[in-house]
Amino acid sequence: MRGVIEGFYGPPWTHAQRLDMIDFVGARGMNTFLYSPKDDPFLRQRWREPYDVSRLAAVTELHAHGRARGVDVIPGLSPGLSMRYSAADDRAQLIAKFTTLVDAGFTHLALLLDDIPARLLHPEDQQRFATIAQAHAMVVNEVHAALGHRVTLLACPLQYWGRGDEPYITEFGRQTVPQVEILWTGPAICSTRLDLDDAARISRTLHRPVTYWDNYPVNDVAMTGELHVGPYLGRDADLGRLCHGILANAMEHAESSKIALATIADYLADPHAYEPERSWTVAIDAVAGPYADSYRLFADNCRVSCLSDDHSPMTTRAIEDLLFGVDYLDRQRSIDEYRRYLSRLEAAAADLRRGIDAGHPLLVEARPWIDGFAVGIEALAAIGDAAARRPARALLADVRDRLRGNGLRIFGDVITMTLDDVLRSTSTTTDATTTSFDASTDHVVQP
Ligand code: GDL
Repeated sequence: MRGVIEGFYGPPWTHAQRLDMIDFVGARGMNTFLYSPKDDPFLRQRWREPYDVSRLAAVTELHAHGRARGVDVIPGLSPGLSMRYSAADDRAQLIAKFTTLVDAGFTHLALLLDDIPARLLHPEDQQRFATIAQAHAMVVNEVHAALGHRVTLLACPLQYWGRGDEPYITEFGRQTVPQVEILWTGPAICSTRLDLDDAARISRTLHRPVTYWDNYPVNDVAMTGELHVGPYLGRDADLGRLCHGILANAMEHAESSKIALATIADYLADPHAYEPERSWTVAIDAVAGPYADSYRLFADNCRVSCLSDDHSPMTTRAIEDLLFGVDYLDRQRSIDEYRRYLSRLEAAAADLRRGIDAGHPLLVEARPWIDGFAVGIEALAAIGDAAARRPARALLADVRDRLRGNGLRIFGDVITMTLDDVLRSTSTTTDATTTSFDASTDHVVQP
């Protein structure tokens, strides 16, 4: 299974965005679209409610659209917030809702038990089951017994990440029939690496290879300030030997997701030939079109994610070269080089702004980060001015606070940390000639 999950918290995609994403998935050689947005109450809080005509028509259209493009659309249901696992009528209702989907032609279903209370809360469940793992395995097995001869069933356990030998997952693996595909996010919810050790360990525990639910590029919950538009990294090229597939959980920002997803599709098509930076360049060309060069500069400053510590590689280098260069190498040359980099960023920001005005969907969607990009560029200019001994203490503090205050992660931490250092170093320095940064007055000299 190679594909995409709509499984984030936040506004679900529209029907049109879903159809478009299925096109994208099919065109990139992927074969699966797991449809399970967390904030669609019909799939979670109101899981008992049967499909009405219009909902069924919409979901059936997704299925038909996928089928024509070689994409299995997998609808997921998440009953665990309220389900009484021991109650036959609850289980029957779940099976009935799934049966509607099977009758509509779906060949794969997902029963999702992630992000629910980790204890049995209904008194009758506490009486009936020794552990919640037992309850979950029983429900999964019962759905499988009812529908498994007609469809492939995927299940996401309550514990879907970790070492892979914890009591819940061990018991769940032992008790769940081996035909059920199990979803697993790796050593962490958002795993920096997926390697053969993890795949081997969890397969042993679950008595089957897993299908990875890979939480990249998703940017929900604590990650909403980040825009995950960097390439796919840190997945062993041989992972496919020990798992049944990889499904990538996307961002609520559908257009922006396509950049990372295109690189994931490249990895999945040929993991050994996959070259992240090359794939990324091509992906940006495809998604950003005429704005690709500008977008690349922007996105290089937006690499903060669980996959990479290198949040803003080009800017980090530019700042390091400036700070080192003014003190230890050719001062003027360092400043000039830095300003050239800054001019490129300024031109990119202006170009992206034109793209927003022209309604380019990728750029319109990324607008808050593109606004942050512009503030960051002001901050970079202030750093350049400080390095050139243009005192601007108030300006430095102001631009740092504006950049930090927008809550979005652009340029990672590199600019704000540099400004912190600059402001700290100048607050104790009295002899301006001993430091590159004389920001001890609020006087600003314009370039
Ligand atoms: C999760 C949720 C997922 C969410 C993601 C990132 C799984 C199985 N479930 O825990 O819906 O988008 O983290 O916050 O990953």
